[in-house]
Amino acid sequence: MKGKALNMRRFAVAATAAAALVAVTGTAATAAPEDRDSGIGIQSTTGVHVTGDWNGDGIDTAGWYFDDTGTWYLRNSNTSGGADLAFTFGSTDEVGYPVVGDWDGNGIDTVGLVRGGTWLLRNSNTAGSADVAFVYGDTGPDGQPVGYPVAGDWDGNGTDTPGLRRDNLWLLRNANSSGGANGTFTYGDQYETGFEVVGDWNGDGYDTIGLVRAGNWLLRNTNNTGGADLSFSYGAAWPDHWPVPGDWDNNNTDTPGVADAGGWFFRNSNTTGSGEIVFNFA
Ligand SMILES: [Ca+2]
Ligand SMILES: [Ca+2]
Ligand SMILES: [Ca+2]
Ligand SMILES: [Ca+2]
Repeated sequence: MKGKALNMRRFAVAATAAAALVAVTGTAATAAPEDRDSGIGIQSTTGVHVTGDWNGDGIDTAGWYFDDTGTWYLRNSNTSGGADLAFTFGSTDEVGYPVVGDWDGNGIDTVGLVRGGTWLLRNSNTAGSADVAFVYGDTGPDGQPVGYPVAGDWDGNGTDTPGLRRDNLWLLRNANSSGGANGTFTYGDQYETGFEVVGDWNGDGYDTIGLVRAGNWLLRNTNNTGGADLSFSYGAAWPDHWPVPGDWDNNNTDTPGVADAGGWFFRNSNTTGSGEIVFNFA
């Protein structure tokens, strides 16, 4: 970890507005971590963990985002050590919500920020301004996105695009441009307490959704309403462990990972078991 501890703010739609696409209730910027469990919001004191393929070698690796400085620290191997890449994308006390993905389909995951309903995406892991900017979703009264932003390749064309989870309502879009959702469905419970995750759990080329509830991974292989196709336990409950799935062995299947203040614990199968790749990057 670089610099001082920070508070990362994420906000969900008000639980009572589960079916509403627009109406929200603001949440306080001082929301406590346990508020995540009540569906209100979360806060981390250690920066935000991200994973992605920063160098295009097919393996997802670890990264951090710090909103007090808008700085990203990315590592290109899942081994203990320092950052291979460090750059600023964002501003001091950045209000944006970090997202990562392959926005242009060149095989390299890069960074992005979601400020309210505005998505600001960069196509290289370097300091600079957004290469792509568009509106998807709404801006809450606190300036934050309404719901939790996610990104994935929903249509299997090699490009990651935006999604939002609002309580148990998921809204996915297939283009990095302004517009509405291409797919909308429910997954999870009303007043869902799980932590949203996205990945290609079965290696078919499509990213799909999932929830992690207190260390229980509930993954679905299609982006529509239904139950979990995969269910297993891995890691401790948030906030002790932050879920960070990815493809650690380059077999095109995403599997679970968790991280805490400095430790990263990755597993290569979507089954209950211990961490197979363990290292420190802080
Ligand atoms: Ca890319
Ligand atoms: Ca796509
Ligand atoms: Ca899939
Ligand atoms: Ca894999």
